[in-house]
Amino acid sequence: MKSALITGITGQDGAYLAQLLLGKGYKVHGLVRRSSTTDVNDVRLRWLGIAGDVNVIDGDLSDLSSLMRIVRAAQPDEVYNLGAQSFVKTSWQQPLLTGAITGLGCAAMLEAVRLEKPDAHFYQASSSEMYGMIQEPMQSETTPFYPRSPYAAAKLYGHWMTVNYRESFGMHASSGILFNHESPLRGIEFVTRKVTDGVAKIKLGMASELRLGNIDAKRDWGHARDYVKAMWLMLQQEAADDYVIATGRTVSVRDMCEIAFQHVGLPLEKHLVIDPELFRPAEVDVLLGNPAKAKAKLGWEPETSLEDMIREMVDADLARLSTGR
Ligand code: NAP
Ligand code: G4F
Repeated sequence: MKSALITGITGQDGAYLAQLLLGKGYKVHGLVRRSSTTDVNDVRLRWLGIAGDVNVIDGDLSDLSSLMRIVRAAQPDEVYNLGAQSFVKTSWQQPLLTGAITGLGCAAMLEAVRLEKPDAHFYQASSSEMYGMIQEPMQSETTPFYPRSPYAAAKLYGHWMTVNYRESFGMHASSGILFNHESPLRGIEFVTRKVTDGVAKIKLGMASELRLGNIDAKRDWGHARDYVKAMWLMLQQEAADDYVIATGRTVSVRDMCEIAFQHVGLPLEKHLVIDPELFRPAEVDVLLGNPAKAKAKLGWEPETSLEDMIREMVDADLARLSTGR
């Protein structure tokens, strides 16, 4: 039986990845940070019905000795470093914490693996945010980076550390440069989920407006369930490498909203309010990924359209709000 260690297992991607690996017969260990509300931090794992199937080990990405202890105990074949302060807007309010967890946390995890299980295959959750002020209309593995937020700068450090550990120590360390991916398990602060939750509340008479910031921003959105498959595929390759994971289609926040409102038969114009407070100090105007390398080398392709994903998210939020769960 293969074993895997996932940091960030309580997050959106961690939950879907754990489900995928359990389905493949892995023993799954998850690093979980201590919380005073342990009854809620496994909510996504419970939603997928797998909370009892993973081995949770306490630790924190800011604490190297805890990471070493966990890797020593779990002796994983594969390590997926998904833990991060992942909300871009918060990274301007907490830049040092973001650097410590999202950036240095990756270095700490690489060190723990190098010292305790150097033959483990390592995955780093890199991000399309690293392209920031885009240097090419369609971004690939060779497009230069231009980070536009403390979050993106921290991710860039983690990305290069992953490349560096591969080249310096011969570790099987891969970096997945994933473009935005969403699902019913997406945190409510991110724009797709904010929209699907807001639309569901308006439909159910629980709210009358949806307040958003820059609706002209464009993103390449895919489904998290599809994207965790790419993570796993990267670690099954003979040689470690870096891959862009994207759909190759970019859509504005406004047009994504339209899909959600249309799904429940409500007019967007009547309910949408633009709030200047929700604009960011620096914006990533547009992202569009080129997943050609992932298709050619991993045989990976996105399976879910943006339309189907947004409808799935609206339906999940309607069900959640109607049942109170
Ligand atoms: P998420 O839902 O925000 O999950 C983040 C996870 O990191 C949570 O499990 C969180 O634990 C954990 N974490 C935070 N601080 C930690 C710490 N100090 N020590 C240990 N764990 C900590 O993020 P996601 O959407 O699943 O994304 C997964 C990863 O991919 C992240 O690294 C993100 O930056 C990256 N990424 C995401 C996307 C995307 O579109 N989703 C795109 C590119 C890259 P708690 O539950 O305790 O908060
Ligand atoms: O949903 P978002 O907050 O995601 P963002 O900033 O693109 O970051 C996400 O994707 C990255 C990959 O590219 C990940 F690395 C990162 O961890 C995270 O998962 O915002 C998307 C866009 C932005 O341009 C933002 O300005 O939507 C715009 N937006 C407009 N109104 C809003 C809002 N975003 C949020 N969160 N809330 C709004 O009210």
